[in-house]
Amino acid sequence: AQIVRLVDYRPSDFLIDSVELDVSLHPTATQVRATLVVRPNPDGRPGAPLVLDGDELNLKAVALDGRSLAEEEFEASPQSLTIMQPPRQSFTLTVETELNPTANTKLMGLYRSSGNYCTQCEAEGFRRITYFLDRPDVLAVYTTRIEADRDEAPVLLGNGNPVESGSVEGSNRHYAVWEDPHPKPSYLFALVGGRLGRVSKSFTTMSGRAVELAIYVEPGKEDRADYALDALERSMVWDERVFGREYDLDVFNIVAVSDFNMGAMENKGLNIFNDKYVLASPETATDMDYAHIEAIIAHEYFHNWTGNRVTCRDWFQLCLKEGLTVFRDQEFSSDERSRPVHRIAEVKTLRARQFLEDSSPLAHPVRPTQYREINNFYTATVYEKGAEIVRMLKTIIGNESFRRGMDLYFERCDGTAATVEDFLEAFAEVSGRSLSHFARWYEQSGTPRVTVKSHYDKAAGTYRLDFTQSTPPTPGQPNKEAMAIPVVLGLVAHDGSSVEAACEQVDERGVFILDKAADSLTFTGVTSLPVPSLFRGFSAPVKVTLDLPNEELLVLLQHDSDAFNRWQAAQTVAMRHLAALSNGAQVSDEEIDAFSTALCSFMDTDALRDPAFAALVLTLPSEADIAQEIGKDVDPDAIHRARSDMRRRIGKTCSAHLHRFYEELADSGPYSPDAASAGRRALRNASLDLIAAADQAAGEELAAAQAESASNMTDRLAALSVLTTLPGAAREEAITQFGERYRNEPLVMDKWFTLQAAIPEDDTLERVKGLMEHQAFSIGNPNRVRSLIGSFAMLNQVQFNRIDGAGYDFLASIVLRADELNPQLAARLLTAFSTWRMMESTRREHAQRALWTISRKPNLSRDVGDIVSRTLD
Ligand code: B3K
Ligand code: ZN
Repeated sequence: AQIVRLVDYRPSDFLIDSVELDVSLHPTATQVRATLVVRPNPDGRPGAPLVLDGDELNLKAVALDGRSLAEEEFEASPQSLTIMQPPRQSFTLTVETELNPTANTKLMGLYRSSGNYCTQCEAEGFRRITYFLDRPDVLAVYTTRIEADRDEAPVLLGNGNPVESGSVEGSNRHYAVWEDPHPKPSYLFALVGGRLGRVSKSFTTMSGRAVELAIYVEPGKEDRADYALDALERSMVWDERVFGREYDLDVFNIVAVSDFNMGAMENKGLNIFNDKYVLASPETATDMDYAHIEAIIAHEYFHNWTGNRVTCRDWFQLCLKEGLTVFRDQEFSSDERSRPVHRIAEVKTLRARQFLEDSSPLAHPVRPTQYREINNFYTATVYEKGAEIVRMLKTIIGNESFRRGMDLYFERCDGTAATVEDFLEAFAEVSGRSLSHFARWYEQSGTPRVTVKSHYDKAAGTYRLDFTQSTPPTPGQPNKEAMAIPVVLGLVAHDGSSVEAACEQVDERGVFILDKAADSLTFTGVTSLPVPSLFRGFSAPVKVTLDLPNEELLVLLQHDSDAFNRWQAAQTVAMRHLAALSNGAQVSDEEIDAFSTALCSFMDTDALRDPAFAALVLTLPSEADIAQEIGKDVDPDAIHRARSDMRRRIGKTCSAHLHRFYEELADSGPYSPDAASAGRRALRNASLDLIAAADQAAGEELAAAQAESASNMTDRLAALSVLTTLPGAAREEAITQFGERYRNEPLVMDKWFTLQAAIPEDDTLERVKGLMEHQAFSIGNPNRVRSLIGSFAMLNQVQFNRIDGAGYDFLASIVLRADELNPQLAARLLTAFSTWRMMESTRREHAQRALWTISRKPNLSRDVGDIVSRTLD
């Protein structure tokens, strides 16, 4: 298949100034008439033919300046429409296509979800609606007329502002016209038609303009959209306050649909969401769901400036909008909730997803240099590592320069399709710093490893830190160069006081930039042995190897002023023990006790002051984290045993504390999703998990009672999740009851699927196969497939990686089945195989065989073909 390369970029030969779309909705024969005002691009090749993109299109008519084209004047296929000799000045092209939205199972272009019509155009879905220059650097203004049967689609929505609506005479049809005055690329186009309930609110922007905010959902679920609407309003206020960005249309609409390939989409003025990220009620959504809704509502809204007003020149620049917008939504959530707690959550995701990807055959730079299928590059690397780059930039140049740089970027690039270079240039200019070395973060893939050795000279009163960095080889990049790594650091005395010591390379904010392969810092005036606190707040996306003994790390858990590093210290010690146990080493009771005791004294002093933070400290690294740490010849069964063993040992030592929290933090008053209340539930449920690990009978009794009597989904699901770790009749009974209770709530059934798919026992594979026959399951719905199959493959380390290979064979068969319906969904599932090379040899061979089976199948989609070949490479 064809490879698209960044170095081959050239401007389009034609530009499209305006688009008039006339869409007449029909379940199987939707008519689309597109009227495009086209002109040659002064930066393009003069005299070139006009080649428009298509994808599975059915052309009905084509006319140029009102005249039907003769056969020899154009060439058409489902994939493209070429006008051989277009006029040398502006002209009007009218193209008619017919679509079958009901048959569209790929969920790209125009499709139906629960009978409603909706669209998804990013990255290349607009070409499934009409022939177009479907590339992000072609910006046009759009007018959309949507017509539909009144009963089938009483609500008709488009981009921009509503300008007209009415009845179609002599029929039961009606129409609406929408006008979007802001030039946009085709990937931001959207329309919706359907039967939908609505909640709304008016908002006044900072300059006093009124905007009508509305969220459309399945009728009857309107009250479940209240939280999302509130989050939208808070996002708008925040973007005005923190970035000075104001909204720019009269309306802002969000539509929730139940069949969606990803989380949500930032179409101009008409965001379309996976309903999982809109709908919430205390009975159906967990605290984590509420937090995700808030973050994704914010993310899509923030795209209005970072993505829509300033868009991307080409898809290689995807991180320009995605990394930056993730950074913005992370900052928003940190301001709305608890900054350190949110930072820890971000880093946990980064490590679990992006570090994993970076060490896998699918590793790629934040700005890739080539692709076969762009949809495979909406990755943790582009999104999450992309956000880390923006955060490092802010750390390096400081808050004030960062804000001025953002202002300059908006001012200069508004209304354009920009590049990473344009972005960096704004910051280089306002800060007066060269960012050319820093720019390597966009080019070089792989996670840098920083090793630090410490030396204390008591007589001289000096303390030295020797840093070295290296980045492992990744596909296409065998040799790596040193990166510019911001290290935020401080020294902590053993009694907890902070050590004021001088070092010339560290600025007054505690920032040191490691930009060479090796460098040393010498602190003077150090009167007693300090403990270094490095990479405070996780100041760079790197792996750190530190020569500190566990006792010293535990000083940080108790005393560091940086909350992230307090958590990190506990994780590092836990990980050392877990990796040793997994590798079959004995870890003495004294060593585990020392760790448990440190946790107990932390719980005595701090836990109830910040329960959300305490819950994170009490949660051991996951089995997948441990596998990644070990990195090769991984035996997931050994890891599972090691982690269970350590949970049991901690649970025993800390039993009194855990029981006390479980009592004291019991649910009181009505449910509220705010961060403080969520934190109390998190600590109580983390306590329950450890209680159950140490004492099965006590755990089972508490969890069964909680699963039965909980007044909200967070507590009910947490209890059920604890029960899934305890085989027996109580568990099966609780699972059955939960399934009965929520059988008409698809999003809750997803949680039910996930919990069962994650049970680390041998009969889980059969259970999962059985659940595929459940009436609530559907292979065509991405949420259902991800909840059941995706969770089995991504969360259940021991059963997906079964030593008999049955887990791999199962996933391979589902990937092939799903690929025929929905290639994007299939390709996502397939990425679960990206860890196959780290497994021990028996599993590795099984995985490789399963991958070969996939790769040999004829007519694979480009999505799956690309992932399978890179995974095997
Ligand atoms: N921009 C969309 C993602 C589109 C994915 C296309 N395969 C959502 C987001 O990042 O906000
Ligand atoms: Zn985004």
